[in-house]
Amino acid sequence: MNKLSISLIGVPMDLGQNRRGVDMGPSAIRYAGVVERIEALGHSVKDEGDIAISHTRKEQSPNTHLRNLEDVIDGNTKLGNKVNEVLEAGQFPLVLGGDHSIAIGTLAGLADKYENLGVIWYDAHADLNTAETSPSGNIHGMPLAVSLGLGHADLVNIRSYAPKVKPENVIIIGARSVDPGERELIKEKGIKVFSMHEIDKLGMTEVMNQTIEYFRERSVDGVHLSLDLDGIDPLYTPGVGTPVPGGISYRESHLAMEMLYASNLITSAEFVEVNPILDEKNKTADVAVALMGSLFGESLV
Ligand code: 4U7
Ligand code: MN
Ligand code: MN
Ligand code: MN
Repeated sequence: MNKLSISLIGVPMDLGQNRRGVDMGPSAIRYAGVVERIEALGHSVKDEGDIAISHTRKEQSPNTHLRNLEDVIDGNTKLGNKVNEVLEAGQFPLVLGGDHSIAIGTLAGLADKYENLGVIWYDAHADLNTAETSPSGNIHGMPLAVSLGLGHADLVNIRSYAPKVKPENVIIIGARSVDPGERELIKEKGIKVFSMHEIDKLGMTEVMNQTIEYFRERSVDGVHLSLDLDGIDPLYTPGVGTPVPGGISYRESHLAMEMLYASNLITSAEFVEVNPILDEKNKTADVAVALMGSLFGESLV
């Protein structure tokens, strides 16, 4: 078994959406025992602490309706630099959110090392809105589009290059709330989606086998797992800001993580959108940590 040196990076970001509390996600995940859980599997874990997120709550730039744009850019630039530094030191980046806008920074830090990076977007949503298509102005609904080079130029060009990811290297798993502009983009760019329909129809085993095969065929040089806890059914993960019923089950999610571990493809991961204020007894952070256990090699017997 491959033992990793994991760097844990907390990102107390709540500016990509309008519910309070998601900035406490990293604390809740630490409290749920993330370090102990992963160390018990024989990996080493270095907790790098939290990225400093500025909350200037400035008026939005007059030319955009993107909520808290300046602070989101600032936080993601710092995160991108940190993720890149961790990679350069040969460590595996494990990023804890925070709202999903932080995927912009994570991918900005990853993609100048991995030229053909694969991305798994495990989420109820596609996060493919742009300033033009967004119904909310919330940047946590935009990070995948931004990483493909679409959206506000200052977000797209974080760490001074774009795009970070190729549309044919992205697989969305668990989608069930997709806006009209996002659907168009999925069609136009040919992005692979296993929506809840495919998960129900094929079963998670087949979905993951096809996911793994797809990345192997594309000869990716790394695969990033971006896991939004709202991908899982809110029965299991109620502590999220934008819950959507009819999601992936707890066991299906464990199976997905176990299969990813066995594939040996994953080179970085982030777990986002844990909001302890909306949660029941830290249930959602507990699920996040349990899924990390499976992702890093826990087995039942
Ligand atoms: B998350 C939404 F309109 N699509 O853009 C939007 F439904 O990171 C929700 O996946 C986005 O949690 C959810 O605001 C972002 C909305
Ligand atoms: Mn998301
Ligand atoms: Mn989501
Ligand atoms: Mn959400």
